[in-house]
Amino acid sequence: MTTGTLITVAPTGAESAKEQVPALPVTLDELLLTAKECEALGASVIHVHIRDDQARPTLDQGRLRETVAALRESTDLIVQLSSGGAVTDPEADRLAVLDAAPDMASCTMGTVNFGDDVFLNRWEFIVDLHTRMQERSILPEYEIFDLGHLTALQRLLDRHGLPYGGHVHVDFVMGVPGGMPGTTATLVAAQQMLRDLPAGTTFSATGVGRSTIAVLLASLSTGGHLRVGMEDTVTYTKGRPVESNMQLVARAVGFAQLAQRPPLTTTEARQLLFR
Ligand code: KMH
Ligand code: ZN
Repeated sequence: MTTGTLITVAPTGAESAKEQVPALPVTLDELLLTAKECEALGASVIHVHIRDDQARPTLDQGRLRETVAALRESTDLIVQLSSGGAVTDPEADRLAVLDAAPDMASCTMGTVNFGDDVFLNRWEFIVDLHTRMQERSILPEYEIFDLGHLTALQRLLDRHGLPYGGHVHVDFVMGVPGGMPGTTATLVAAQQMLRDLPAGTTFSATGVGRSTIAVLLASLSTGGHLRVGMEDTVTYTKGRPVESNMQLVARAVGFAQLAQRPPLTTTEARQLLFR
């Protein structure tokens, strides 16, 4: 059954430098302003990476807690913290992200080449993340960078049970150099593999870089949801830098409306994910 569209904004990420991308929200004030404006446009989930005073990626526990509290106070967005962090972050710090008690946290389902780097996600680490989220009533967003990650997810659920609340939601992160390509054919293949996962599993999709539009259209036309933001896309059209996260959310909302799948409200998004 086709529903409205869950729109997640991923405003910052850990990869782009503020000097190269001045519009990137890196302070708490910048993040809150972005969050409020994206919520007003139609976003219902925010995928959060934070930065330190030098705008470098950090998993500082105090800042994470402050960020979760501030987002809850200023918005009704579902707050999803990244447990992926930066490729250099140690596993202990990534697990400790859960101590900040977000509504959701990402849980990447396997190791993937990540440009010239490696985004390491060992099986035992994934199991730790999954089971700690079960214990703490945090809903995972299973991040799928390659098709085999779906097989790993099936194995995880078979061996360790459903996530908190019982609803399985995945995000296909497509077009990372080293992961699956951001094409319609790949998204259809990924979506078909969801048949092996529990009934009612939902997915969103993210096309990194140039694959943004292809993935967005493919996801809308196959009943999927959307993640957009400057974590994934810093070029709006060829040669034109993204001006703000709002510009990307507005574009996603426009496409969703054209597809007659308007953005879910935050209340509807909670019903979808936490039912
Ligand atoms: N920054 C990437 C290495 C996540 O947020 O969980 C990992 C990432 C995935 O962004
Ligand atoms: Zn992320």
